[in-house]
Amino acid sequence: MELHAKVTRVALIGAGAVGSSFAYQMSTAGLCEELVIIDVNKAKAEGEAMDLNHGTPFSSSPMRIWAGDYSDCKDSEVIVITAGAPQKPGETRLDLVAKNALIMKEMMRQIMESGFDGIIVVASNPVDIMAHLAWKYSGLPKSRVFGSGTVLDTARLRQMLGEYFHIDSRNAHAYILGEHGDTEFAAWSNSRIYGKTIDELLAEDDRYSQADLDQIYINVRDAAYHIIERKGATYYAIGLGLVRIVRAILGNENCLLTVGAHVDGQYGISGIHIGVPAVINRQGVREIIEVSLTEEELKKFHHSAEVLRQTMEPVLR
Ligand code: 6V0
Repeated sequence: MELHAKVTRVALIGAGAVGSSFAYQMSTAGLCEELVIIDVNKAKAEGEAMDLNHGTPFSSSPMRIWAGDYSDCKDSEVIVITAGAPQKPGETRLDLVAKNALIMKEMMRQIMESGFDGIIVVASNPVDIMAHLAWKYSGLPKSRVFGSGTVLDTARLRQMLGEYFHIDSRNAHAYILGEHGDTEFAAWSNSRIYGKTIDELLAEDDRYSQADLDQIYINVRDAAYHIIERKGATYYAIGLGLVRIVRAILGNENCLLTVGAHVDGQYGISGIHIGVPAVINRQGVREIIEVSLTEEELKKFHHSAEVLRQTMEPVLR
C-alpha cells in the first residue's frame, strides 16, 4: 500500500528577527510537517534552518525545515511574510513604503509564478499597507491576503489589562483597532472583563480609573518604541502572534482575531487593509465582524483609515 499523506507546508519569507522567532515557535507548535524558509540572504536562511532542525528531536512532533526558494511556495498552505528593508537614517516613512512596495511587488511575482494558491499573512511594516499591496500584486482573493494588523497590539492591551485588573489576560476581552501604528485606538466601549463592561467596573470599584486605562492605551500604542529603545527591535510577541494566526487558519478555528483585513464598507471604510475583528479559518478571513462602537471611537477609526490611505496613495499612483 502506498502512503502518500499530504503534508502541511508553511513558507516563511524573511529570516530576520521576526521571521526566526516565528520559525522557532512554529518548530515547537506541531501545526505543520514542513517549514520552508526563504530569504534574500540565503546563508541566513540556511543557518536558521540548520539551528532549528537540530532542535526538532526535542519537539513534540517531527518537522522538516529547510532553506528554500520561491518554487517551494507552490505546495504551501500559508505564506508568512516578515521580509523588509529597515528604515535608514534620513529616510522618511514614505521612502520606506516606496522601497518596501517594490520588494513586495517582486516577491508576489515570484510567489505567484510558483503556482501558489493558499493564504498570505503579512507582518512586514507598515503592515496594513504591505498587506494591501501583497493582495493587489498577488491577484488572490481579499479573504486570502491579510496582515497581522493589530493582533500584537490587542495582545499587549490584554496583557496590560490582565495585570491592572489582576485577572488572566485571556479573560480580558478588549480590542485595539485601526492602523498598526500611531493612530490605532482602544475600543473601550466594547471591552468585557469577566463579562463586565469597563463602565461597570469603574463604577463599582474606585481603585480603577479611566485615567489609568488611558495610560494603558498609550503604553500599548508606544510599546514598540519602548522596546526598541531598550533592545533594538521587537520580535518574540509578534512571532507568537503570527503562530496564533497560522493556528487559526490551519486548525479551521473560526477564531476572532484583530488582523489587518480588506474592508468593504465595514465601519464605513472601504478599499484598504486595516485592523478589524475578523473570523479566521481555513479560508483566511471568513468575515469581518462589526462590533458596536461609540461615535468617538468611529471617528478615531475613520481618522486612522484616512492616515493609511494618504500614506499609501503615492505608492498606488
Ligand atoms: P530584520 O531582522 O532586518 O529581518 C528582515 C529580513 O528580511 C532579513 O533577513 C532580510 O535579509 C530579509 N529580506 C529583505 N529583503 C528581502 C527580500 N526581497 N526577499 C526576501 N527576504 C528579504 O527585520 P525584523 O525581522 O526585525 O522585522 C521584519 C519586519 O517585521 C519589519 O518590517 C518590521 O518592521 C516588521 N515588524 C512587524 C510587526 C507587526 O506587528 N506587524 C512587529 C515587529 C516588526
